[in-house]
Amino acid sequence: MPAPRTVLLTGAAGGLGTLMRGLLPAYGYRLRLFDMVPIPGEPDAITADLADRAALREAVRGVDAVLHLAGISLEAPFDKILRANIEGPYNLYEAAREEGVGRIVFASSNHAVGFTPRPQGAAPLIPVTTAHRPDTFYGLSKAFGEDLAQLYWDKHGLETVSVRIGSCFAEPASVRMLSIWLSPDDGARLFHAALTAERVGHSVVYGSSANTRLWWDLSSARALGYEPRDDSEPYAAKLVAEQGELDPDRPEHARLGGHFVTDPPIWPH
Ligand code: NAI
Ligand code: 15L
Repeated sequence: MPAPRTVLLTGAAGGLGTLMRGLLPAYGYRLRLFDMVPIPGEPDAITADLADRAALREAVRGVDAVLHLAGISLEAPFDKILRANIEGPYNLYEAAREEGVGRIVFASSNHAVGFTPRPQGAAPLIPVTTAHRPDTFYGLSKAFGEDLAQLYWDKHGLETVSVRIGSCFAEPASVRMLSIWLSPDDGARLFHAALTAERVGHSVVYGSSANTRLWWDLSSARALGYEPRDDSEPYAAKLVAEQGELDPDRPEHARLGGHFVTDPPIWPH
């Protein structure tokens, strides 16, 4: 167990943030919490928006690393995505650079590459080097976040692990999720590896459990020391009975991003 480290957890009020608030302290972390909404039972949490540069600067002061989960987590009108998921990470990286924070773990998403065809039959797993193919403005913002991380590594030596998370929920809820599910316990294992591995530079990894139906290559995550222990397969029989197997002729079944690929954009009103 490495020495306890102070980690700023942004998006601490959200679904994944709540799961990680429960799981990461067991790894020895002292979490400083940040979210735009108050967190019940957490009076010391910082309640601020990613647009608030002064608050961000204070929030990152003295931390060893940042686990950046805050942001819009689904498709939304572009102007909202711009503020939360493009300007927000920029503000965070600037604050981290100014305060000398060494590492950020960035919650990227499979939707940065959502238009990539999923492997079928004996086709190889999708590598992390596959080109960005965002499926939404949301996915586009995650592609931006990965490039922002690369810039801050190349130019300023600020390290990042960009984790292209599949679906991190207590249980997989669809046949697609059987391939991309990240169990919460494996999520904590992966974030711990990303926070503690030596010399990561800017590393891009996929975030999922060791699913029997896996679509992508976990080797860059394993290189950080991540050893997934869960597999979605025990959920398969029930989900397949309810929903059927994926139909390769339907684009939302044939691409990594699922229905994000076919959902119409959300235009401003
Ligand atoms: P969520 O929507 O439940 O939580 C996001 C949190 O960020 C919320 O508490 C919200 O208040 C906060 N937030 C949003 N905009 C903010 C702003 N401008 N300033 C400060 N706080 C702000 O999302 P979830 O599921 O917890 O996801 C966390 C992160 O992981 C997101 O960045 C999401 O894109 C990413 N991700 C999650 C996946 C999942 O399966 N849960 C899959 C892929 C990526
Ligand atoms: C994501 O990026 C979302 O944040 C999450 O809510 C899920 O929709 C996930 O992708 C997914 O692809 O299932």
